Amino acid sequence: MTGKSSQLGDNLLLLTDSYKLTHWQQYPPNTTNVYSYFESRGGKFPEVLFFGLQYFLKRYLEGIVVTSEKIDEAEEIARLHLGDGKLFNRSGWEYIRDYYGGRLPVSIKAVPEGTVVPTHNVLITAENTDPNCYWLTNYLETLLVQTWYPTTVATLSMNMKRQFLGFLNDTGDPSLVDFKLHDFGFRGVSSVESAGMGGGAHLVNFKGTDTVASLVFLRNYYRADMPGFSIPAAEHSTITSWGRENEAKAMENMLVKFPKGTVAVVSDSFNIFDACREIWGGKLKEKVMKRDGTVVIRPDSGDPPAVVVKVLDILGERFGYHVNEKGYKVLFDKIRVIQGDGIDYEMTDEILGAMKAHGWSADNIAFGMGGALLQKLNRDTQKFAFKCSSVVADGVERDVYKQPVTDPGKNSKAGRLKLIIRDSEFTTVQQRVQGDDQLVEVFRDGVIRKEYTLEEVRRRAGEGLQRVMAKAR
Ligand code: AOY
Repeated sequence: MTGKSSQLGDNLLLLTDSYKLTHWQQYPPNTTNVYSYFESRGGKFPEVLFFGLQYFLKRYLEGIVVTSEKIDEAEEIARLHLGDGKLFNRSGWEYIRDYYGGRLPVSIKAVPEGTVVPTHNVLITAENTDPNCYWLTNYLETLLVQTWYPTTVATLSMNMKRQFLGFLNDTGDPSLVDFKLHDFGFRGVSSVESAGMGGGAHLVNFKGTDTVASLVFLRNYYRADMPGFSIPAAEHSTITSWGRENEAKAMENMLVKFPKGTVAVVSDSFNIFDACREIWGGKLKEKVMKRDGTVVIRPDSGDPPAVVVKVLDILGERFGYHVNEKGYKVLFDKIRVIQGDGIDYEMTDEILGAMKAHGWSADNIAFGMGGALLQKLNRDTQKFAFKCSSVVADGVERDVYKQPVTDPGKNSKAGRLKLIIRDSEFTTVQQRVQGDDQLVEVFRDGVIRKEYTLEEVRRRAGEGLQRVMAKAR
């Protein structure tokens, strides 16, 4: 290598697709402005919870991001990668370095983070603020579109919350919802950065997590002191290392080492039903009943709805239960269940449905969700896309759009856009249409113009969920 190389992610010029290195030469003659927007073109859920742009702005875009060293590195990589150093827009980057001190001459507007917006609406717009930098807007697409990920996790997590509120309303206590879905997903994501962003997105809706990176993410980028909570809990190694014949001792040790508060114990190492009947509901029953806190039993194998109902039936028989005002059984208050195996959006509905059918309140259970929360989703889950909708060339503004005959689902919007509220509904219209624009300029010329805290994001998301739930009734 001839030059020195930056750490992954630290050279903004390299956070793009290869073909975009060549796009500066491809716009019409005398193009001075490129205006593009980001939307969900539909998907699994009819609304999305917008979250995560602020991380990308702070981590990758704010401040001095263009330097001679970064230009040299990008030029060298482009030359070796594309086979011709002239394909790289060196003079364009040098212009940003020299005229803007390396700060990006771009304006980015977005709906406030935490807002719940129906699909097919504009969420982000971007445009260059210097006519020489028409090529910069879509150079940033690659990075800006990555907001699909935290937004899709936040959207899924919000919809799980909505599902739980339905069951809790029918069978138990809705005030328990914040701890009903615990993030188990750190090991199942493709990167530490995804754990931070995705885990952070889940914590917009809930307060339980084992993904420690999400705490760092929200502390560093959303000013949260402590956004998520967990409890002491066993894993199979800490139980099975005692030997098959000593499972009860391993479980008793959990009560000794954690004498108060909530503690969770994975209990399927050998036989979940025997463990519930003979250990928790037998040998250790008195200790559990006298303990100052709650023991949470975790099945971790088998058909989740069947196993959970059977575990509840055994625990009910052993520890007793009461029937609540809604007519559903709630276990003796020092014993609960957490199911973290096989959980996704459909499975929690099946489990809670089976519990309800067998007379068990949703109060008895919490869920752990890993891969399906943070990794079993992609850009097409909500069909996110970033498209140019307006340009200025030769001093004339023109609407820009695509309309492929092969798929009307891929049509894009035309013109300079705004997001308005009309008859209490978000609608995307052209800027000349009457109505207050809900989009806020969050970034301009290298400077973050508006910053959100997790507290604010959570409040807005909570209001959004209430709004969509009220609309559906
Ligand atoms: N954590 C609630 C606290 C966390 C976990 C993390 C993968 C917990 C288990 C539990 O009760 O059982 C990553 C699997 C489990």
